[in-house]
Parts: sequence; C-alpha cells; structure tokens
Amino acid sequence: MAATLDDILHSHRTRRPVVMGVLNVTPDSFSDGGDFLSPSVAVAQARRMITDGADIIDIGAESTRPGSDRVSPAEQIARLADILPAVTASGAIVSIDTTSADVAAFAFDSGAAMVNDVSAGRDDPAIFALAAERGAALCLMHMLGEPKAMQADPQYDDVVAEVKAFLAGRVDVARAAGVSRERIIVDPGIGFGKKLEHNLALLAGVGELCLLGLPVLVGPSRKRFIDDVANVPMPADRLGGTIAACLAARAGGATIFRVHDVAATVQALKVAAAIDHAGP
Ligand code: HH2
Repeated sequence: MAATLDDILHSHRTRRPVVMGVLNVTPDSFSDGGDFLSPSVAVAQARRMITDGADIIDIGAESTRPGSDRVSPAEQIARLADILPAVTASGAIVSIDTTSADVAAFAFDSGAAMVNDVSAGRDDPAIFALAAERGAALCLMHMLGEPKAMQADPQYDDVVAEVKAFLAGRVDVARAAGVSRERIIVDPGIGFGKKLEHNLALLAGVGELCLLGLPVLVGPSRKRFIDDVANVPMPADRLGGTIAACLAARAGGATIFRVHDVAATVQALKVAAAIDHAGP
C-alpha cells in the first residue's frame, strides 16, 4: 500500500522506505529531458510509477542539472498547467520540485502536498511562509553554489559535517518562518556542487545526517557519480548504480529515495527489508 503523507513524515522513526518517482516536465533534464512534455504522456508516466509502487510523484518544470539555465515561474506554471492537476486528481501524493513560491502556490492550489526546494529556501524565502500556511511537507536540499556553476570546483574540508550544519541552519530558518519541524525532510543533494569523493562520503555518512532527527531523502538516480565509479556514460544505463546507492543510504538510515526507475527500486528495497527481517 502506498504511504500516506504522515507515513512519509514519520518514516525516519518507522524505517518505512518511501519511493519518490521523478517526473520532469522539461525539455532539458539530464536523463529524461523532453520525454514527458506532452500532458498525456506525462500523466501516463505518473500513473505507471504509482502502479510500480511510488509513494510520491515529484514533478519538476525546471532542470537543475549542472550548467542549466533558470526557467521563469510563469514558464514553469505553463509547463505544469495541464499535468500537475491531472496527477493530483489521480489521488497521488504530489511534490513540486521548485525553488519558486509562485510555482509552489500554483502546485498547492492544484492539490500538491509537498514542496521539494533544491535551494532550501535561499532562492525565494517566501516559500517557507507559504509552506507553513498551507501545512505542506517541505524538503530542504543542500547545494553548494548555483546549478550554472556548481560543478566548477567544489571544495569542502569535511563534507558530511558541512552539509549537516547547512541543513540544520536551514531547518532553523524554515521553523522561524512557521514551518513545523514535523513537516520537514532533509537531503544532502547528491551531485549538487559535489565531486565524486563528496557524493560517496555523503552516501556513506547518511547516518550522521539522520542525527538531525528528520527523514533523510537521497536522490542518486542516474547521476554522474555512477559513471565516475563504473564507467556508464548513458544516464539511462545507471540503474545498477542507482540501486546500490539507495541501498547503501538505506543502511545508513535514509528512508526516502528519489528515483526515475520506480519498479526496480521498489523491488530492491523490498528484498533488502526481507533480508533484514530474516537476520539475527
Ligand atoms: N536531484 C535532481 C532534482 N531535484 N531534488 C532533491 N530533493 N534531491 C535530488 O537529489 C534532486 C532533486 C536532479 O535530477 P533530475 O530531476 O533527474 O534532473 P534535472 O535537474 O536535470 O531535471
């Protein structure tokens, strides 16, 4: 059975795995750009991910891949207008992947229950008050720099400690704007201003992020670090690496997995849980 929003927000306590299926309504996303621009194809993809076991559909209308250009809120809303309401109407829990309060407001008006903000409220601080007012769930992600230049030469002394401190600080800012702690999810932002060693350290160090006492989301799906490790140039071929990363993060305590390939991820999480239950 698909998780409720409460199940998702309590997943760090229950250890229930939650799968967030990615639906990019963009011409330029790094792995599925242009695939789901047509409303009928996008809605069919959302339905398929739900059938495959997705608990949340994360819909984005702006690519944040390295080097990407910004998309205005009006253009994001135009891309979403025929798609997001149809997905919420099908009963799915919808998350809007945006850093714009205007786009989030449109999504909430159309039935979305969550905002996934890769800038953690730094792009448009009004997003916190809006999430608070609507009682929405809020995912705060770490990113070093901006998508345009974030992969230029990211540097950290201690990436896990720095990401954890950043997230703790953004949680405080969100709470000061009225967001309930019970509605917040945190995410280390795999691939956002990180070299290979940083992505691996964060996946290995998820347990440290879990000490924040909030659900931890990870989004390793099809990302370039998998190519760096295993020489897989085509994003669509990176399923094995995606699953390995999800299972490693799960072992560290992450409970929410943002992926393109829902069925295979759900299968892997079920088998991992069954093995755990059989253990001593
Ligand atoms: N990754 C992407 C986009 N949004 N949100 C969260 N919370 N965590 C992530 O790791 C994350 C995210 C990038 O992946 P994708 O949506 O497939 O690509 P693009 O940004 O090119 O649309």
